[in-house]
Amino acid sequence: MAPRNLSMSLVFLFTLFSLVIGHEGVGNSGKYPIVVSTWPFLEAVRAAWKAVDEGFNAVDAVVEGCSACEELRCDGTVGPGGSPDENGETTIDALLMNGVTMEVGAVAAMRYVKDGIRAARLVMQHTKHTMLVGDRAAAFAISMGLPGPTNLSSPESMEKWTRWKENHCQPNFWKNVLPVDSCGPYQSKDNMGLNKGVCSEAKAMGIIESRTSLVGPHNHDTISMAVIDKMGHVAVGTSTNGATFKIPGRVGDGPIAGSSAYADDEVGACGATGDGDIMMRFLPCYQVVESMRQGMEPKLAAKDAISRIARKFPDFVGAVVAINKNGVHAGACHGWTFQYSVRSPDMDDVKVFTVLP
Ligand code: SD4
Repeated sequence: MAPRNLSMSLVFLFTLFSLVIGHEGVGNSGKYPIVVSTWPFLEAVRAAWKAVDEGFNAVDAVVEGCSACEELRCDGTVGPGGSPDENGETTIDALLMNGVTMEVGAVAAMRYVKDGIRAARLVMQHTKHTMLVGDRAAAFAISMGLPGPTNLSSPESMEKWTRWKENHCQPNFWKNVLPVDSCGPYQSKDNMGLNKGVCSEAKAMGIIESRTSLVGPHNHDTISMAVIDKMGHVAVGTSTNGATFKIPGRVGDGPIAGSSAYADDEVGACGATGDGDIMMRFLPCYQVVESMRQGMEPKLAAKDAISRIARKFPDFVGAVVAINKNGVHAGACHGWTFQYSVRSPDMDDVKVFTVLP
């Protein structure tokens, strides 16, 4: 073969080889699309799968999935009608993140509007902000076409709240206040000179408070969902009505990017669930994605993020689920048994994975 023909053949073969590798590289190798969600929220995962399988992008598929959970009021902790605060009111935290553009839209402690994830998408798509809160988040969402104002309480949430009042408002999220065993109004112990020097040793050791009575498998189930679409693009979303009997105004980890969820197209994604007051101090999902960027496998990255929290708060309850760009997923948890759900092209239906602490 003449040298010119030989080099042309080599160029041709090289180009062909690159195309095959490139095809794998964008992930259309049977691994995508894929949907991963905290907990066995089967209908939510099916809704997201249907969307992404029909060609929706990852962001819109996440919205379809989380919306399904809000409508179904998954476990009473997503959407309206759950987790009453001290006044008996339900409020909603939600987040949406686009791993291509790193845009985020979030609503926090949103009142009167039940569609948390759709409100988060409106913030992302129609404002240059990242998060809107409270009454103003509701006014914005309604002005942009979402239904409301709506009373977000349900007979179940009101009954739960009534029983809590009857139980002298126990347990609650206050600390260092009086009275300790009945409803407020509360007063700072410090102001009354009753708290001087207390707990200094425990605080120095990093063991600050015990929270086990406030968080458990039945009052803390958030949906946090990651989707990789057919193009290999990544998005995440979270929706929750937060912590039961929270102090009004409380915002959890749900709307905090890097805490309840995080996505970066170059790396993968993470979703979290659990005691958001603690978890948001550690940005566990940011940690997971950054660890995967450094080369950690999802399992190790998830375990590492959880153990960073557990070292400081041995009583904390929570979990993360991680997925990398190759579609490899894993979970890690502390203080409870965690389950997450997956739907990928090699499955006939959603599969639930169980992770032990
Ligand atoms: C919160 N992280 O508001 C949420 C609740 C939750 O599983 O995840 N429950 O603290």
